[in-house]
Amino acid sequence: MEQTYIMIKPDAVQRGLIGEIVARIEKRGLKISAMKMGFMEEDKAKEHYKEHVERPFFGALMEYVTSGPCVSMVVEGKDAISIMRKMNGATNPVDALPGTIRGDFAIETGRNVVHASDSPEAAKREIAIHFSESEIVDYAKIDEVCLYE
Ligand code: YYY
Ligand code: MG
Repeated sequence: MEQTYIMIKPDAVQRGLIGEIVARIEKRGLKISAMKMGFMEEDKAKEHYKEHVERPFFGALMEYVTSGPCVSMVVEGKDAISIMRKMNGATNPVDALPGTIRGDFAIETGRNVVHASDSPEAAKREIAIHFSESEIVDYAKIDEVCLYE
């Protein structure tokens, strides 16, 4: 099973979209292995988005993700990384298809509601930034019998 890091960004928390987003993840069949709410500390935000540090939008991105509480999750399942990227939709919501989270709930790249790790390496790195091992819950979910061949 694969794990990925998901963030419900501060704009989505303010807009009351936590339940909607969590519901989509659960209904898809993915398992929530860790979840917490809080302000993302500035050093964690910088570490999380360090690949973008030279980009012109980096300052605005730091302000955005630290502007209010966000919800962090570890989401687990077969191909969870790829599935979550597709569920989120394109980075720029203009290009995100209807039916995706960004395609249904966002307008602008700088307020695009959700984050999902884009590779196994990124997932491992991002989970380690935001969660300690003891915060990640190892449990079986009854629906796995029906979900997987
Ligand atoms: O992984 P993803 O979130 O889909 O996009 P990235 O290219 O990694 O960019 C991270 C984050 O940065 C994006 O979700 C919004 C913000 N951003 C931006 O504000 N303006 C851009 N031109 C590109 C990205
Ligand atoms: Mg990215």
